Amino acid sequence: MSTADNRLDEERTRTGLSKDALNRAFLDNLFYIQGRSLEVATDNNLYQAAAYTVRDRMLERWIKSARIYKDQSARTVCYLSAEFLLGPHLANNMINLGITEVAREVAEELGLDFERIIESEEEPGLGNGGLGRLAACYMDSLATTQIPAIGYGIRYEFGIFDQVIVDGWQVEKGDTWLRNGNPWEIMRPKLAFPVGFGGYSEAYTDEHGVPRQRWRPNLVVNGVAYDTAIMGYGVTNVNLLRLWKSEAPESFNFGAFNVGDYYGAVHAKIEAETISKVLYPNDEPVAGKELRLKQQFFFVSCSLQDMIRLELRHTGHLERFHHKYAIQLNDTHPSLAVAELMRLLLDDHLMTWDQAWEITRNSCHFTNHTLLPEALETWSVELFECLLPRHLEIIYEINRRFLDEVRVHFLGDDERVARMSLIDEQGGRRVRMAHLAAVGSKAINGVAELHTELLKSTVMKDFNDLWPERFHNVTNGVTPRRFIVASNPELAALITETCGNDRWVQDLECLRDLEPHAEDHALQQRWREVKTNAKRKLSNWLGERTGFAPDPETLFDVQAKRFHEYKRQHLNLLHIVWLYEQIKQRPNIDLTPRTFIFGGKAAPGYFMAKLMIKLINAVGEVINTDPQVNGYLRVLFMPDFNVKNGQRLYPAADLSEQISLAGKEASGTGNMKFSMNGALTIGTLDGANIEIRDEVGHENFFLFGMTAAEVQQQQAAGYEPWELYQRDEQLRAAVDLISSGLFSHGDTELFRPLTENLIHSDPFMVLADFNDYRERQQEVDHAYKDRHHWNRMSILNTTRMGKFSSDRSIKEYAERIWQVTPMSADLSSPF
Ligand code: B1H
Repeated sequence: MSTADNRLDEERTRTGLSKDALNRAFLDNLFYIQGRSLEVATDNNLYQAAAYTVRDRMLERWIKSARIYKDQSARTVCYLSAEFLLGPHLANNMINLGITEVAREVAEELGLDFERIIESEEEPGLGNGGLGRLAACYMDSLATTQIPAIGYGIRYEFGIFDQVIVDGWQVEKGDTWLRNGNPWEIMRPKLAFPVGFGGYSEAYTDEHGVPRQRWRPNLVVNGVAYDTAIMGYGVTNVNLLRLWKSEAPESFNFGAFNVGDYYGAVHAKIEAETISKVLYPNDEPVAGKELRLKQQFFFVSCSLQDMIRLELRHTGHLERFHHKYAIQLNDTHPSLAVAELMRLLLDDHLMTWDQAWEITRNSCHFTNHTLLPEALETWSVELFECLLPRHLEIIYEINRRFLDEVRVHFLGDDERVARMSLIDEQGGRRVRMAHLAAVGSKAINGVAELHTELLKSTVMKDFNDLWPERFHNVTNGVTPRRFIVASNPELAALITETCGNDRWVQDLECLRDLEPHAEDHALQQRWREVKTNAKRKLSNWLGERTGFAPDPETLFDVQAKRFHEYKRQHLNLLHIVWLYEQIKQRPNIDLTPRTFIFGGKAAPGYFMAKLMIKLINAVGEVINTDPQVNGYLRVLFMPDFNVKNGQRLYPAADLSEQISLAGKEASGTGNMKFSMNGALTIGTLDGANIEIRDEVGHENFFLFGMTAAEVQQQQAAGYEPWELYQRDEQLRAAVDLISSGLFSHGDTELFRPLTENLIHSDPFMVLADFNDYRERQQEVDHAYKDRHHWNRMSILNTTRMGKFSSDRSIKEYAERIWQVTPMSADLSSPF
């Protein structure tokens, strides 16, 4: 071999995927980046070395993908989201690169514990719940389906808080996920954009005598790009996630320093950095928080400026901006994009209104994720005027033109005009962000069939009357790479073995190939073993964390999601309390032993949600220590439910609780993750539950509760929970047991806010659905006793979940909404 060949070979092994190449790279990264040898390396050192080794292998594919996309002038999807709940990267990236097994061998040969290295990763929790996790699943699927895409968001220094349980109560701990450094991100110090706030809008005449408007902000901060590569599965496409961190511009403090205001300069710097400091932990908008509006504008402005920069660099003009980019607005949080894109095109790039509007309206698309009235974002005109005066002007002008259109379309319907206006004139004047997003978007979509229908018939009815063609449904999905392959490797192996191939990982509909085997007792047996192993693993983990390891032979009944009254964790609890009473009354009752497991965070300011967590723990304390019942019942709270802990939970569940009041849960995505892992669902006809039930078969789903229509009727007729409470002895007994102080060491006040609320107002109709829920739970109890039948249902739940892969959702967005086509980033083309 010539020396040149040798060098080439070395080049190749630098990022090669062979065992040798990985081994060498790992040790190099440990030594040259961490300054450690194997003997003295900490868990974190080993994890970081592994992460750099994997990242290096993604970089080549990343640069290549970017070049191919650029050369082909591909239309790029820009997914704008205030949240990306990514979860740990390492295991997932190894799966997508296809190197998990070699990497495991490398670790084992070095005498290292592979799982432990993976466990050492601290997850980036840059989101609250479903909405943020959906954005992360979509990033995975965009890369896997080979669609050029950039995710744009905020690099929060503190993500969602860590939850610890103290004396049964939730206590929040700051999330310091960057403490040990983040090996996945690449900071781009030169890639920074100024973002203005405040000041005023001024009129001037340009050199051609054209009257124009410009914004003179009184505060400018910088947004600096931090890039993370997102690897597709089974392809060489790598997409970009670009998150913005706020900083004071460099020039910033000098001026103040020179006039001696050192304190003022440092203070201003801190203020600039505050913008990307912390994620709002609410899972619903926090009305009126100025910082939140700043965060939204900050990341939207940086992202649009970045898109414009790329397009100008590529073509030198912006006339085809909308052909180049499909912007997806993940709820209203980035809806300022409509006004900011208009401003950039009008004021900075001197376009006419019509030209700018044509581009804006054909670039943006809007996803709605909730119908809850309190979650519909509005901002006071006053705050807008103060923070974004020029944008308010633009919004007024958009509104003026829009309302003219409404008036022409619906002659004489003034009420409709007032309802549709971008400005709510009732009470204090407020900007309606959903209306801004809708007016400025080419397409508007809901996230499950029922949700989209309700969106069209209620919250956005007027808009649907005006522009029915803009409305679409795209039912949510989740990525099977993370939620089956990474979290449940044993199940993945069994599926692959039974199918004879692993095509299902890329095309989840292939799971149907398993169906002929659902009756096969040998498969059922192994299926059950896989489930029991997952339960054992979870049990061990819970044992270490909470001091109690549940029996894996009991039925694991799991409700894991954010705490919210509409999700009705208290319905589940009421049933548990009722069961407890039954056992107390009839000690020889024939019940399937169950372990009830709860997980989820409550917004720090949401009193009722926090009280529900306390009640779960309080009920657990009594039940778990009562020998008369704890052979039948156990109640556990898994602390700090996040992506990582979710991955422990989904494989181990026998029963998945999806019990929201019909019409309230837009889609749900946990429901999909459980079902894919072979859990059966007890659920209402809400969100994607409806579609899950239709797919898995009605006989393989435990349905209960009112329909959304029945809910509406009952509420219109005047719902009286008090009457139900009076009439239904079983129900009353359960509620009364909670009020009695039994679970609160005799304190009859502690849970009163919860019980009183149920009896007298019950906005989410827990009492109305209680009986039906109880009955269906009895069916669950019986069904679990017939193991063959249960195993068969469990298998069918998994095999019929093909529809709920996020790959399917992304393909629907690509075809129906974005009009983009896949583009292979084949590495064999010249580099
Ligand atoms: C969903 C939110 C949400 N809907 C505001 N809305 C937030 C709204 O911090 N904020 O201001 C945060 C989150 N999240 C969820 O989206 C729905 O409740 C789920 O049903 C749905 O599955 C998920 C993804 O579409």
